[in-house]
Amino acid sequence: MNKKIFSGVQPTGNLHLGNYLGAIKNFVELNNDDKNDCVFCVVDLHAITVKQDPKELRDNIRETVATFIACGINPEKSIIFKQSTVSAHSEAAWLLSCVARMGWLNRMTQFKEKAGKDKEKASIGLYSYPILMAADILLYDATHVPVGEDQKQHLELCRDIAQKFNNDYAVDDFLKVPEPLIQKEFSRIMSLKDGTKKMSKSDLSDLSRVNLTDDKDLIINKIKKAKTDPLPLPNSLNELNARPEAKNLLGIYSSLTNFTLEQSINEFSGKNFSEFKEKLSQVLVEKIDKISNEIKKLNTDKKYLDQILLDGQKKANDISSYKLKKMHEIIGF
Ligand code: AQP
Repeated sequence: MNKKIFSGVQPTGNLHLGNYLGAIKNFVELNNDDKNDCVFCVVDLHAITVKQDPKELRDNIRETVATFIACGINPEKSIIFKQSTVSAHSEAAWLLSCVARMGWLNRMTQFKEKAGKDKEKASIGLYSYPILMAADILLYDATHVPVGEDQKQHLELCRDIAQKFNNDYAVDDFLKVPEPLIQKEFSRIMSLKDGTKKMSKSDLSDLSRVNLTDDKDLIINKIKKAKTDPLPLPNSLNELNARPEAKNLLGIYSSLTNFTLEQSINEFSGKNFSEFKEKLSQVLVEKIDKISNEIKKLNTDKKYLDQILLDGQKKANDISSYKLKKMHEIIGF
């Protein structure tokens, strides 16, 4: 079956190893298969759910496109576009927000985490953004959505919204209920400073993540400073559950080398962290240095990046405005 792939990345700067291993690496594999139709969106409307500096946002939008290309996404074989330039997304989000239920949104753990203790001060956009995400996906009849594990709950919400719309308006299968594509292993890369916390762009400490723009020395330094525990590397999988930092670093190593966790454990069991970290830095540098250089090179070619977004906008607009028109008819406008 041909898969229709849709996924988005927020242009909030500092795209990192978690974004790469959890999502973008998967985008590239799906894009390499000629049977798939791929749409990759720079979700700038999502980015402004927290305050953004306009100049930085503009730069980050281009850098996100540069990152897609540097990681191996082929702009000739996919649609890459900027969400804010295709107005069907905001419009469909409104229509779907009249279908989604408050109780469903109240269960979203990411809102609770991001809003923190002061949720009264969080933007309404931060609360309702999973509905916009549902609109993004459903406008393209996406069959599969590659995301990191942190987005699983939002995708379940998207499926619920699609089913409720179809039921409410008795239009069986009009909105396609998408399948999440979440890697079985290493789908949640954790902070280098705390193995129980997700690696995240918004973490104040740059040492908590490997950015895709980091150079060789920076990567080596960050891995050297990554938190570990005093024990040698474990002999078995069981031991790892109580050692989040060791589990995360071995997971990163396994994901980059395409080894299973067991294979990595066998390679390093009983060895000390300094030896393992040297090897980990080596594979990281091999992977990230190339991507980082390519991003920097592409960043200087604004015209090329803008053209990719413009081409994508036209194609995305054709697909989504047709679906939106059908939604209007079904609703009775
Ligand atoms: N740590 C992670 N491990 C695995 N996958 C991850 N993703 C993000 N962090 C990890 C996946 O990357 C894709 C793009 O994410 P995003 O940038 O749109 O938003 P996010 O999930 O909110 O990423 P961050 O880094 O946590 O950003 P901030 O700090 O701005 O909130 C998604 O598929 C996501 O699952």
